[in-house]
Amino acid sequence: MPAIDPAHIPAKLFPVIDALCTTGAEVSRIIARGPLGQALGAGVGENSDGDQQKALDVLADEMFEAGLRGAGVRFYASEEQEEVLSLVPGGRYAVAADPLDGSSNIDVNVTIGTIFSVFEAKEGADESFLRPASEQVAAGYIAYGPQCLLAVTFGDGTQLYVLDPDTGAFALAEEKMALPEAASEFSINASNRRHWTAPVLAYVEENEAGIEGAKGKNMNFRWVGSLVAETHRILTRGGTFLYPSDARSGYEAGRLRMVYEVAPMAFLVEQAGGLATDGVTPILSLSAEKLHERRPFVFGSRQEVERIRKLHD
Ligand code: AFP
Repeated sequence: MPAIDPAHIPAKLFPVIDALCTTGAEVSRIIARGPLGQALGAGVGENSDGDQQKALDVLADEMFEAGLRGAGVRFYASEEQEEVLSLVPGGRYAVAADPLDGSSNIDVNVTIGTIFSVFEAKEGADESFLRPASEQVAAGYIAYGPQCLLAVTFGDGTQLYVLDPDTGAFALAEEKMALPEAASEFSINASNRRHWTAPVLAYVEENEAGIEGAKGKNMNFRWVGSLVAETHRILTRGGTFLYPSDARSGYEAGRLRMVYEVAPMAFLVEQAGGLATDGVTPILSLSAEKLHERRPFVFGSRQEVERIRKLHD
């Protein structure tokens, strides 16, 4: 029994997507049990970049690694693993993942997710991931929220699937998501205001001035602290997301990771008609030099991302 309706998925990629969905459905069940199961939000150590690891971060990483190994994936890169793992010699694909994004929300029942990016594997492990983001052959996220959702792209639009609790499989809900051109909401962690660059501050202040200011319309504000939740809201009803570089030590390139957070989300967003940049340059034209490198990230409704780029000129 496939974990997802295969009708709109390229046959060569189906085993990988099916494995991600099988594992995702299992992770969803574990999350849904919450405190009835093991302490998912308990701190268990630090990852490669010194970020605090939660029990569910480590468990999800182990589950996705096993699932992708079973699907014949050659290389697996993860936020929770210092180095790229070699899974199946000669396998066709290389998969990078943030197995559990939004960990700070695990214990408070807020939407969290898994983000993944797929490349055709090269001979070497690192070179399979340190390459232009435009070479991705698939990218997506699984959102663990009121619904368990999969948004995925293969380069021909962004598809939306919902995990049907009655069948245990992901069913197609929308064949081509359309990210609205105009926005009425923006997302940024406002507690960092004193650390922002001038263009970012200017953009936020334009939004705060609302109808009395240059923008001529009021904007609402959202910050969930979970990239998957923010991305799904913006894909669905438009908006802007900013995690820019700021003056805090260690945040010179923002907080989000190029290989397994920024690049896959950029592919999804642009395939739905939105834009994704580092504030100025399109993300898909950029390549990662290091597996865990960070990248300033701005994405969402075309009009807004272009406004932010203009403010950087
Ligand atoms: P965690 O997985 O460590 O909670 O980080 C989540 C995240 O990478 C992304 O999902 C959020 O948009 C962002 O960090 C929130 O960052 P702040 O906590 O600095 O607002």
